[in-house]
Amino acid sequence: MQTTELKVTGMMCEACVGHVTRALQQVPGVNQVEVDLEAARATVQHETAGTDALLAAVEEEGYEAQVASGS
Ligand SMILES: [Cu+2]
Repeated sequence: MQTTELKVTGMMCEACVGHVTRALQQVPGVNQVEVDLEAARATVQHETAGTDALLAAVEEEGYEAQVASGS
């Protein structure tokens, strides 16, 4: 299990949090997702999911994502 923190740009409200959370949860290999609106962060616990897949899932929802920490 790994934890990856993403910086997510463009979230304005709880609906955005829901979009980002759902998008990340749908990536195969993701176990748990927590999204913090004020901090503009998503904390993802995952096993097989690659970081690229996490970033792509967020970007497909129309937000920008960068890896903040983790591996
Ligand atoms: Cu919103």
